[in-house]
Amino acid sequence: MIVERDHIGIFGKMNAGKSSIMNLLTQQSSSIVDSTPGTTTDSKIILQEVHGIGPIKLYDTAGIDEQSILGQKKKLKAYADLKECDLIIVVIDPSTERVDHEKDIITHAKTLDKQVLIVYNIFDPEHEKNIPILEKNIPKISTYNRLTIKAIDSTYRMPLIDFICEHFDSQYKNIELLPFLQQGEQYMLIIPMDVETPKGRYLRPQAMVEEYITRNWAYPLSFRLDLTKARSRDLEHIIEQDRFISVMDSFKKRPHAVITDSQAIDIMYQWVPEDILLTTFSITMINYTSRGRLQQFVNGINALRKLKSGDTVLIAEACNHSRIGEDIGTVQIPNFLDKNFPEVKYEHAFGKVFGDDLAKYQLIIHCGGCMMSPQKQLARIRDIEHVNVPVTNYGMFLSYIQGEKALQRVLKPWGITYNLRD
Ligand SMILES: Nc1nc2c(ncn2[C@@H]2O[C@H](COP(=O)(O)OP(=O)(O)OP(=O)(O)O)[C@@H](O)[C@H]2O)c(=O)[nH]1
Ligand code: SF4
Ligand SMILES: [Mg+2]
Repeated sequence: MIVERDHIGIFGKMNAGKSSIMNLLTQQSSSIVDSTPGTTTDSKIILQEVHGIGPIKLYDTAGIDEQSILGQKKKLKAYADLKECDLIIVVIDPSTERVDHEKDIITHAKTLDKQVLIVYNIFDPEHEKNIPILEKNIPKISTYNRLTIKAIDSTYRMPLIDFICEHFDSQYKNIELLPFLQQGEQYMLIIPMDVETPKGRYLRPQAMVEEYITRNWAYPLSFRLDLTKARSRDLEHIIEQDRFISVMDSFKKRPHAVITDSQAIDIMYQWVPEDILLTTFSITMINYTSRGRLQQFVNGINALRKLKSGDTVLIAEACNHSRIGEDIGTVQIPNFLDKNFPEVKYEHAFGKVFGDDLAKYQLIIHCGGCMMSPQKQLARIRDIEHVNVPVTNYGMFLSYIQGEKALQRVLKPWGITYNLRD
């Protein structure tokens, strides 16, 4: 049986104590520890179940600062292994004077959207006071989680494991796409299609939801909604609503939930009977890719209510899809902000560009991120968490602008209560 393992790599300069940390974690002499710089030549790889972390593949790498041709080869090998790792532990001996190599490792890891944790390995208690000085030379070091240990002291094993568990998002953490799904129940998927909608396939969230429902022995039914008709002021909207109701009524049993494109939440909030759960694809995706951090995105909505003159909002989209009509990021959100918060500025970040200076924003409104890998999505969320800026997403935003009760309703399936204002 293939065991799914997180890959954790230990990186740093020679003699920083990388192999000692490997042995501390594995509780055995997995790697040779010696005071000779460059003791570890090629990466030492250990497969182990570490109690608390789970099954992992641990890489103890060579120091990347050896100044020789062989040293260059060791560095290339270490960086090749870095690509394979989910978590990069950068080990720093605080008595070190220069931090160029440590900065290089962090930059490499960030470019590849890796998770990074910093471990200061203290050889002498006196060295601890060097940490603040050294941190001045590593840009944005304060945005990383850091721990100070003594690698040769086994009492630091559990604090190290706790530190990893607390800050590392395992890609194997079990997250259900629709935790409210019940076997044997029916689910209606609302899919408006327009000229932009690609032919021949569903969008990723739609395909994932349909597959998940089917896999779990429940029954999906897709309903193509004509948004123009549904929103029209004449007879057309009644005809479209009748078509929806007749499908809904054709179920022998009421569907358990309706999952809608967030663009159609204004209609579905009105049309879906109260006894049927209602949520959006966008909320489903953000819960999934953020590994269950939905509450964090609700907190972002609270920040939206509190925006004040001079604040700046970042509207972020993860891809450069073609933008037409009532586009959410370039039309709907700006219109809402212009109308409700005329003194608030907003900026956009599209595609790979994602604000260099996130701390200057009072709120980030992010798209559903359906084209992002979970690693990329999580990397963005971590960047946002580090600067402590509230974040929400398009699905929640579009629900909220229908009224707080609409937001409360789309969150209900997720067991999240949104407190209405008095
Ligand atoms: N006093 C003290 N010595 C340590 C500590 N951690 C490591 N050492 C010693 O520092 C030396 C280097 O430790 P290693 O774990 O081999 O360092 P490394 O980063 O793997 O080094 P290379 O493989 O050469 O890149 C060894 O003699 C260790 O015993 C510590 O926390 N305190
Ligand atoms: S990644 Fe974001 S902007 Fe691109 S299609 Fe998905 S939700 Fe829209
Ligand atoms: Mg070593």
